[in-house]
Amino acid sequence: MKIKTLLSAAILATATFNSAALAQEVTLRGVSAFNLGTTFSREFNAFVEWINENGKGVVQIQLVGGPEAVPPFELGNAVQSGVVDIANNTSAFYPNLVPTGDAIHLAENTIQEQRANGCYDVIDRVHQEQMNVKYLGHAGDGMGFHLYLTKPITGPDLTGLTIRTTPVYQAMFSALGANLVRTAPGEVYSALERGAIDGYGWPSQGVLDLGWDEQTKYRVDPSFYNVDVNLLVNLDVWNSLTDAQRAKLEEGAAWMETLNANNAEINIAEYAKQADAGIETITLDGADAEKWLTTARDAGWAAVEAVDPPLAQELRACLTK
Ligand code: 173
Repeated sequence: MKIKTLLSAAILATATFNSAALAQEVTLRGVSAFNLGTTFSREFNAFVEWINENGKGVVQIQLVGGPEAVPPFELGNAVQSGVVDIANNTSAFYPNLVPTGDAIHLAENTIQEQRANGCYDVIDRVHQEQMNVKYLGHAGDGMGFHLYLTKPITGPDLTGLTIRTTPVYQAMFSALGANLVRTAPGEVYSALERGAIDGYGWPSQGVLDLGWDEQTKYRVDPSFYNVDVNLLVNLDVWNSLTDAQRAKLEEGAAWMETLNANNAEINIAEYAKQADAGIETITLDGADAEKWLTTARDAGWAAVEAVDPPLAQELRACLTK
């Protein structure tokens, strides 16, 4: 129902788009995979504000909404087909379209380093070829993922636990023995409340956004991987823009990417908020931490290599140190 409404609105928007292009100002319709006002829409929101402030007369973005506008696992298809012009999305939500997208969160370098060493061009090319989108920008660097639990563990063994996952944690948690259930973020709270899951994978930030702290007893440290939340522009729309419009969007994306440097500090504040909310930390150390992180890395890359060995090798060479 909502998709249908959005679709007719998109057809309408295409009409505005064409006449606006003549007027030299174009308005793109943006949707986020994450609730507006929550952590993983933060940089996207800042980007939209930056564009609307600095792109007057050139390019503007109209924020349509979050998961209530387009379900998170359908947003990839929506920006691929042009129902949405620009999406804020994580690769874990569109594995059907870019099956090697998991490599992005295995990165050990920053988007600035990836732009400098050519890795950005590889990731952009894969997105254009496989998904019909321009990989415009990247948020999430400096933020890792954790396992959050309702019952304690004593080591890197998840046997007997049912854990909510996305493709991000799939290879690692299953290698450590967990039973996995894949859900969108919007279903985590009720799954915890019903006792359907014993925990979930999630980044260092955002646990309190949707009240999950009420149902969470433990966070397992250390964190692993590097969060990826990407700006994706429908490729037909991208190609129809003027050079000035594309340059403005690229300038805004580069500005947004400088915000990634704030994550180290925000992580510390988030861990403090989690502790205040009663979430205890289980810290794996020594050989346990080693096993945790080695399994994360090795199982993660093995999954990407199983999909496309040459591309996995190319990505690993420019994403890791
Ligand atoms: O756990 C998730 O839903 C997930 O994969 C993710 C990825 C990036 C940011 C936030 C969540």
